[in-house]
Amino acid sequence: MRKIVTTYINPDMDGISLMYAYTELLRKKREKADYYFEGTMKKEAEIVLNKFNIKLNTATRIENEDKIVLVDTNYLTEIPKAIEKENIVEIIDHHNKDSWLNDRNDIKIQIELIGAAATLVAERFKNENIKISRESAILLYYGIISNTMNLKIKLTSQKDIEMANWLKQQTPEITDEITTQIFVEKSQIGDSLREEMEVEFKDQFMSISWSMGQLEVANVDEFLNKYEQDIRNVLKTVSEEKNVEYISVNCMDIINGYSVIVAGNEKTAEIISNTIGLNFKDLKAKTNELVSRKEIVKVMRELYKNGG
Ligand SMILES: [Mn+2]
Repeated sequence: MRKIVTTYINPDMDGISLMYAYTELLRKKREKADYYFEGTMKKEAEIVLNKFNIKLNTATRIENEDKIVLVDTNYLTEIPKAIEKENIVEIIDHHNKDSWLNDRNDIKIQIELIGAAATLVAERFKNENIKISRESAILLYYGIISNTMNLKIKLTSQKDIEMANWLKQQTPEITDEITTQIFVEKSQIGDSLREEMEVEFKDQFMSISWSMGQLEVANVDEFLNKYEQDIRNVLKTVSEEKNVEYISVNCMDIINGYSVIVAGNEKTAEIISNTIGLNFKDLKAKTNELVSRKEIVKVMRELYKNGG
């Protein structure tokens, strides 16, 4: 029996790192395992793979008899269509547990609402005393760094910090200089702006029609000088195509430690201003410290919970 470790379509650094490293962990425990993903990985993951010359070797497809391990997600709407939910045997994630899991005691579930799911797999290597490869150490490290904005966002847990430090000790190739280079490279967004913005899906936990995207860049003010109009065009297009009423994007400045929320329309600026207490000017609001989308969405979900 083969296990396939997979994540949401168009995975980011966290998803890619878990897929790769957890497959390695399973194999080192003598299980038959492969990883697989669909769509295009986020630019940042590509940058890290290239910088450290790490090659992925994915399974070509999911077979009917494969058992599935989901990492960095537990949402059935986000995963490859070929997955039969009966075949899911394990989940490692850091997002809120979805209701379909309530009566699935057969699935081994580890969900902890911490900064990065990569932390959970790093912890398994460490606790089970299994030697980690340079590739998995590097990928998991950048999974944590990317999800926690270099350990700066509020959701960062003590465990995220400990595991990032532990991973860094596993290979001398990880340096702060390379991390800065990766952040800067990642900010060079050209034609992939719409993909990078992550505004395609309405929030399934809210009663209002809401989508908030996120961009993580090295210098937000400079970035907005250049791309604000393009960002607004994407917000407008997506809101029309997907029929989203409240649409915005949270632009996080990874180097200087602040965020600018760009609202797609007046009513979005108003609702964020009323709930989070930010002042918008020209449909833009700047925060004093780094605020992540997750933190904002958490507040919004509490106020605009849907029935299910
Ligand atoms: Mn994640």
